[in-house]
Amino acid sequence: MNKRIVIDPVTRIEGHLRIEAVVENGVVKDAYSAGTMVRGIEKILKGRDPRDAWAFTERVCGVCTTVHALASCRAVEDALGITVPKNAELVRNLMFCAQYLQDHVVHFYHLHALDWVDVVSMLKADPAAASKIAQSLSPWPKSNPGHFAAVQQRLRKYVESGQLGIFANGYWGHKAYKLPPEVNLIAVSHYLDALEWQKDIVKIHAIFGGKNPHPNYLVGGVPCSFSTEEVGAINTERLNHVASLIKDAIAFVEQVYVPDLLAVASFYKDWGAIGGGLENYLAYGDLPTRGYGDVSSFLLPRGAILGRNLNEVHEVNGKNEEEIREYISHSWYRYAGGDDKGLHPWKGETEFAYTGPKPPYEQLDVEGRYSWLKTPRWKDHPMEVGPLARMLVAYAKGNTDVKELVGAVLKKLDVPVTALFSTLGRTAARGVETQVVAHWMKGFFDELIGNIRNGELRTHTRHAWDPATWPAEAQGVGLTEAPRGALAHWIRIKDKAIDNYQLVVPSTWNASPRDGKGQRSSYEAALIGTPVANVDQPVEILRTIHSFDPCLACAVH
Ligand code: NFC
Repeated sequence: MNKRIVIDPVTRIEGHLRIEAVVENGVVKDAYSAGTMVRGIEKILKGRDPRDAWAFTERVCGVCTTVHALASCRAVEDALGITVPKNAELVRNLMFCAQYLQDHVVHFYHLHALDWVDVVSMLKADPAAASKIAQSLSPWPKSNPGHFAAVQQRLRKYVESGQLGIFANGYWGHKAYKLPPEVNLIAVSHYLDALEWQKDIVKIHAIFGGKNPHPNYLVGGVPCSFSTEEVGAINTERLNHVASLIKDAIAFVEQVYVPDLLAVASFYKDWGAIGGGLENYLAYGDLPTRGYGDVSSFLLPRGAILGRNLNEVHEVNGKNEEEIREYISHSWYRYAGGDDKGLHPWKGETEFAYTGPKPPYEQLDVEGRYSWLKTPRWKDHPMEVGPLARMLVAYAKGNTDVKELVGAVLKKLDVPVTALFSTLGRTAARGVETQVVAHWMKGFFDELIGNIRNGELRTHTRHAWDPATWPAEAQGVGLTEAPRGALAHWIRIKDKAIDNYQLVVPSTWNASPRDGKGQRSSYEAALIGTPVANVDQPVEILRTIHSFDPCLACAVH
């Protein structure tokens, strides 16, 4: 039997995602992914001062806060020929790493884990047995029977009152859940611990950027200062606080997140062969160690992989107009020169043209236009972006930290390398990346402290800050890696104001509708072949979609 099911909105994500999936004999045969809201930040930016763009674009999203500001500052700096001092690069890297740690941990526990963890089943767990399992996984100090019994008791009250609060609306009891009650109890307990921890790690944003979400940025550097001659300079006490937050973060990632990830994954190894989807991966890379202009110095390398061929990594250049283009064949936009063309973002257009059905409606018109996302392509290939793409590019480029950890995870789970190209692989790659980044972060911090000790205090440059020195026209691109994948902003400046501004965002790459040739993007491709045991409770679809960590607020902007 053939049935098109609708999941709208997909919850536990940021923004408005609708998935329509054609399920035949218990398997997804076709799928459509749609973004159902639009704001038009690109239009709002026109005519404004380029130095303010970061503050507007950063508000695209409260989840991946900071990354749009970084991409924006880099785009303006590229256009105006500004390079930032070493300490600014280090502070930006620290902000970046703090963002990754918080975002990936929150994704695992609060946005994805409940696709695999049955909250209600944990009521049947034996807290002493759960404690024994937890202690065998890691030395995390809270893993005692009393702690697990207290968590269980707390949850029992919710369940018995019929008010599950943050755990409401799950498909509890669904036969696709495979974890024993004790592992469910450990995971739910760490869900609550992670909620507490994640609010600490982002204090790093508040220390260097004044607040979180939406810390302050600055074209030409970072707005914080270490010089005691400047008001509000960051002092030793604040820096010691950062050091202790990094230490705690490494402990949380290594003693809680990664052990839980591996423990849960070991019960779902069949998902190492489901949800692979596209065979192409794109990463812009980031974490420069010798300046943003020196791509070879990035700890997260740049490159593209086609056809899962890890023996070849293709060069990527955001300025080449033949490489990155956005199409609108199935999107609610119009291009002045014809809707069948792809536009490089420097020439990008954002003109709304809603032609969809009037709400309420049953199904999207998938033959026509069905989404507020445009469809980005790299050399006309659909590309997956995100932690899996980054780890594959790093692996293929021989990054030893990444190779070692990926190898250890595959060995521990006893799965082949091909299991990386899957829903499980995507979720595991995020864990590997978090662990690697946590240690890199410590290295950036130590380097910053060394610079300060040596009297190197500069955090920004005034170079080209005066608009009188700007050329009449300029254009630039700022590339980065948001937690969800390759992110870039393109700017054109004319007469000292923004003439055109375009964002191409990770979730745009992954969640976009088909292109004019009928090629699916990541979500639509990854769902093909997904088993669905019960069309009224499609938890399996959520597993694959959540493994990308969707953010539709970003994707549409
Ligand atoms: Ni919102 Fe962002 C989206 C990220 O894809 N990462 O570019 C940024 O959100 O979470």
